[in-house]
Amino acid sequence: MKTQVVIIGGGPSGLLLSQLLHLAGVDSIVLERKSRAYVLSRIRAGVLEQGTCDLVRSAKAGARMDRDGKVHSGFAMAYNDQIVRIDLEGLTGGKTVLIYGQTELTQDLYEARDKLNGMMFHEVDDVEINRLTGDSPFVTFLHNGEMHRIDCDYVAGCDGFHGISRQAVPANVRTEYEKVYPFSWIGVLSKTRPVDEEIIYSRSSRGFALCSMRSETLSRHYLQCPATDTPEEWSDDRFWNELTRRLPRSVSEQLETGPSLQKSVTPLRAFISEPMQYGRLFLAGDAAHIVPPTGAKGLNLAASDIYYLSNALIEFYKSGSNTGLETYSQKALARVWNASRFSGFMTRMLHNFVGGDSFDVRWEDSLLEYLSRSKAQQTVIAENYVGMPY
Ligand code: RFL
Ligand code: PHB
Repeated sequence: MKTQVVIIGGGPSGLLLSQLLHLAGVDSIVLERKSRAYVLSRIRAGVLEQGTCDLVRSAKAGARMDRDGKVHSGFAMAYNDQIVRIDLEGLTGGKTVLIYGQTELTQDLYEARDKLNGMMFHEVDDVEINRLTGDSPFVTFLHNGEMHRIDCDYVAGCDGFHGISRQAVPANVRTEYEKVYPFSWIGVLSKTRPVDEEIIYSRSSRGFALCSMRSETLSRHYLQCPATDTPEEWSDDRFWNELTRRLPRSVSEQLETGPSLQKSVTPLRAFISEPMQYGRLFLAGDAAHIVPPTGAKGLNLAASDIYYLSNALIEFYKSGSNTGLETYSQKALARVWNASRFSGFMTRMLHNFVGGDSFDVRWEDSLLEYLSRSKAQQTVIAENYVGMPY
């Protein structure tokens, strides 16, 4: 087989890239390790920046998102029974975020690819990238027991944190920056009414809690838990009891509980691999970087990478110019580091650090106290939460 761009990974990054390229007349083939049903069963992000929404619209996959997504003009940060509202719209000159599940977005992207007869292989194995530093790379993979080869101009590594693409960048070229937090999040999806119209991030002496939602009848909650915990250790009763204790009373009084539909544990990690390009390989999304979810930035960074990468590839195929491709890594990384800093800051401010001494606890309390009184500090959070411009 032959194509212009082989895209490894059929998550949001890979699907968005193939769709944007297709609309500009650039051919691609997507290789995905799992089945479509499996990809769509992963419950993840829920907060989309306006830049992400605009990109999804330009990929002609935004109709359902615009119909069903909920615009949020603010969110709350709670601590010690105090609640500070971050007025995103007022503090950023009118910017908001959209609540729309990653699963829904991924489904919309699959449907958009189907409509254009986009070429995609699911349940592939043994993907290998070859001859990256020459003019003619090729990718081999196993599908239905048969080996295949695709010759191409470029390879996009969109295969997430555990993918193989990043490993194709030689170790002596790659610098990895990593911070593993000493705790995880246990997340629960339930068919219950959200406790509030807006998202609530809560810091308590028992640890962090987050009340989010997917719709008026679907709630998504998270609790900080020890890194060694498994979902089996968290019965529904235990989860709801602990959540109640970590929220200000005025909020917990409104909490509707019910059976969980899904439960998962996510370790908190910050990771950035530089550079995001090697020869004819370009990394995008979680394949190159992970941020702790406290800033709601992972999917939005995947989208901004794809914005830079799709434009660079389209520019190359239209005009022969390499400029966008040569500056991709630098542009994408500048935005990634900024979001990593913000996500780290939110994580530090809102969690209990195991082994953290009382100096740290007082320092974090003081930060929240300052936040409640300082419009400048609220503006810093708001401008980062809605997303820095591309
Ligand atoms: P994905 O979604 O991991 O997709 C990668 C795809 O590649 C496939 N793959 C392979 N395919 C072929 N060959 C191989 N060798 C392969 N290895 C892997 C995988 O099967 C998969 O389908 O990466 P992508 O596309 O870069 O998207 C990134 C986002 O998924 C991620 O950043 C977000 O989910 C992060 N995130 C959040 N981001 C936000 O912007 N806002 C949020 O509110 C938010 N909340 C979250 C989150 C992530 C969470 N978890 C579970 C990590 C909340 C949580 C709990
Ligand atoms: C979510 O709704 O899943 C969610 C919301 C905000 C975050 C992380 C996850 O910071």
